[in-house]
Amino acid sequence: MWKVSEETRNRMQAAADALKSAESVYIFSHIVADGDALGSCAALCCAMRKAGKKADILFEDEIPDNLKFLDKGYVTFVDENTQLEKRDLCVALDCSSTSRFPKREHLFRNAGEKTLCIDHHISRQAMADLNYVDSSASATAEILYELLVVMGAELDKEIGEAVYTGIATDTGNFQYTNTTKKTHLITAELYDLGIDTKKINVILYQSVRPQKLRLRNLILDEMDMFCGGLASIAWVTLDMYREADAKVDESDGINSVLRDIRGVEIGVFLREKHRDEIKVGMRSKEYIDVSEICAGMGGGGHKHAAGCTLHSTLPEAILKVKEAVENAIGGFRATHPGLLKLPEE
Ligand SMILES: [Mn+2]
Repeated sequence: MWKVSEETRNRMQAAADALKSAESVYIFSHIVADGDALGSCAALCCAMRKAGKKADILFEDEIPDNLKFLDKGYVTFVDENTQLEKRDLCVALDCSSTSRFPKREHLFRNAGEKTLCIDHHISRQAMADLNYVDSSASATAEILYELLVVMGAELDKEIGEAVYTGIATDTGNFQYTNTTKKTHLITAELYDLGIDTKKINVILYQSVRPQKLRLRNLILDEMDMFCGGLASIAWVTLDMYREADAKVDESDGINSVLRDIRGVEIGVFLREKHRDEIKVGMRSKEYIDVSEICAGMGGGGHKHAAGCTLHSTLPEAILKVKEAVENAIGGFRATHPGLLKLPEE
């Protein structure tokens, strides 16, 4: 059995107590759910129900196909008009602001006696009555695993697979720098619960729809290199989704592809959400803190993965983002000579 350090146990105790004393909970996570969002929710929901409590996950948008295996009758779809019976606790996982689930904000605020937030994103403001945020954790699922241990929850294969999904996806399959020794040690513990990693990996990574590849082709066809090859940029328009017959979440993962190019430090991906609303995603490889670049445009995130929303047309957004990235790379090269070299240097 995994031993939670004394220090972590102390910091987590209040959150663990809140969950233990709650007889009924609603569980929330951000829109456009990823493996960590749904994995964390499913692990908690499963553990709470096993303990004989009322627990439901509330969602407002579709679950990506490859994550549907995590929903064993846990998810209820709601909207801004939904009224629900009051429960003891509303728990938000893997998001640090209610703006990440706009149609459920009223439920989070009013459908529980208390609110609890468990997250690994750096945030400026506490969103709930009780907040447990650990930005050193690779995934919310990593935090949740320890929290369940502190709660004395009964762990099983299903919980293990949900936690594994959260950690594997949020670490880019254990590649990102958020992956630590502890991440691996906790993952190793999951094997003792009988998790089937082959099955999960086929579901997560080897079940790609052809439409997604068609979309990727359209996107990469227009990819552009700039900053002398230190940065790459690509975008997806509403028309491209239509042309490829692809879903919105099927442009996920392109941002990493852009960063993975040899010599590239920053990969930028823009998604046209509406004609005048552009979602910007940024990934960096080694040195540059892209959360700072995105903060300058009203967004935020982590050092190597960040984003923001621009209210402009796509061509305007491309220009603005390119300029911000050029400034950041130029500034870094000026203060750290020799670290980010252009191919010709
Ligand atoms: Mn996460």
